[in-house]
Amino acid sequence: QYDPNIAHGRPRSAYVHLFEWKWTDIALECERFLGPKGFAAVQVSPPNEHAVITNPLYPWWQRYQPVSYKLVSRSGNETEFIDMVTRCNNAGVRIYVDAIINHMSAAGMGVGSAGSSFNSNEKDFPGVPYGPRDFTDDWECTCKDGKIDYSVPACVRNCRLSGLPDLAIYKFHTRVMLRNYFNKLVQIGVAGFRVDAAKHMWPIHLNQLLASVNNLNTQWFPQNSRPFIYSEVINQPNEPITASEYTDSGRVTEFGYGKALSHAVLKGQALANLRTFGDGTGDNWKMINGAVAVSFVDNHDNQRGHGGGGNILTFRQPREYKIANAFMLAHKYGFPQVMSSYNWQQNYGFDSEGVWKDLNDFIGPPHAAGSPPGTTASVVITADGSCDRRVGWICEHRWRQITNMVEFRNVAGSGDQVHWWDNGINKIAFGRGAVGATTAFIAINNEDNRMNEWLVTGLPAGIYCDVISGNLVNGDCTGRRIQVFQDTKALFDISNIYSDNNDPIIAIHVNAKL
Ligand code: ARE
Ligand code: CA
Repeated sequence: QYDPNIAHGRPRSAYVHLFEWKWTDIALECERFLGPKGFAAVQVSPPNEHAVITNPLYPWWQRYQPVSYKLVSRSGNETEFIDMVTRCNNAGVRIYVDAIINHMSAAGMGVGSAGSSFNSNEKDFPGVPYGPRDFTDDWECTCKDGKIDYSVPACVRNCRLSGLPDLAIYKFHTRVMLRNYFNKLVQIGVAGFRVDAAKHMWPIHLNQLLASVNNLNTQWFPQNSRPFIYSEVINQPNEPITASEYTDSGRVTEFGYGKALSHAVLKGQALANLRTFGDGTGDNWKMINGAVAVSFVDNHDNQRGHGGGGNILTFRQPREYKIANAFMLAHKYGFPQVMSSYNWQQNYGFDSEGVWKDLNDFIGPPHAAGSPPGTTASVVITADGSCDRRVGWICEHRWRQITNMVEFRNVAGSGDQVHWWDNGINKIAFGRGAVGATTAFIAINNEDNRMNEWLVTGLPAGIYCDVISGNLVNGDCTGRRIQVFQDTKALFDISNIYSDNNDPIIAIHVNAKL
């Protein structure tokens, strides 16, 4: 289903991907931060047993190589997983699981993170159990193992993605194993699933499988609630498989959103053009309907050149990244995912095939000092509420400009985009709500000169706290104050000076009115 199963009680309209976080840390983060700050949910890294890879050393992507559906992974064990889901649900924050169901590990002979032995050369995964008959890749492909011809849908769906043994998800036994896995998670209290590599499965098989999953746990969800689904489909304009083939079972990831938004913020085209972004009118955005989309600036793949890559903004360009996220969270389109990353040392060079890339794109999450290799470090929160960068977690979701825009979006609710203003190039502003009755308003100056404009906001007259430069604390504003006059006009004076404490954005809303 499209509905993200948000907890009742207060509006929540965006979720965060806590990439590679441990379950114990996520439980704490739900209680101390995400719940109070109005986040709807967390996408967690795959919780099932995965291959443990040592060449390269414990890459993040070992978790995309399933060995079984036992809930023991680099992020923690089953007890910790259950505790996290329980505590997050109780804090009003849902858990979405990254479900790797298209394939199993290609790591040869080994032992997985839960201790199950496997032999991918023989397609033998006794921890499930799966044997050779549960896979599709005896299928006569026109394509060679490991190299998918994306112009042939049958090849994309029946052959191996990156050499990973391809499951026949339509066969009875496979379906039972996968349904049991989903049902176990639903029973624990999980609210939804990211369907990894959905493009590599036939939509009809996926629909059948997902339809067979149980209703959500009534401890937290109303009777007959269905799991929220979003399928990962990297929609490329030149390929025959389209994202809209996957919207029967739920939403799909719209990769075009972050790509076009990053391009605009990097001045590849005018921000002013975003006036019609994703609304389907006249222009050539070619994005799927926002009601069935998950939107995001970057994700765990394209922030490191995997999964289509592209010129995507990430935490490494903080000023531009904050502009892009502020726009996304102010903008009506989709159900937005905020990325929360860890740092790694990039190392550009030519790989063995002569491709110029970051040779360190495999590096896993921060290592816990003094623990065995491959053990993930805990997140450390500093006095100012950000994550300790020395450990390596970036925690973009804790950047004030991003956190507060989540609340902006919650306040804006289903309000329309109104009172749009632009200067034809890279200064823009818009409100959310009805004409003359908005609840939130944002202005962005992405130019190399000052913005100094009186704009109609549609907001009630009064003094507002700019939630980009500060917070409303005990009725007082730690950032800039913006006065809205009776005619709903306010002065948006935004410097273009590049500095750490000048983000070229002003955002105000009725929940941060003095
Ligand atoms: C790793 C190694 C490979 C090796 C393989 C098997 O890197 O060299 O062959 O193991 O031994 C992640 C990593 C992969 C990793 C894999 C398994 O990104 O590098 O392989 O885990 O450990 C396509 C798919 C899309 C997929 C991207 C990455 O369509 O679904 O590739 N994204 C998801 C996840 C990834 C994950 C997987 C799927 C696998 O988000 O994190 O891979 O579970 C065009 C096409 C796209 C295509 C893209 C890249 O743009 O349109 O469809 O995306 O090229 O090929
Ligand atoms: Ca497949």
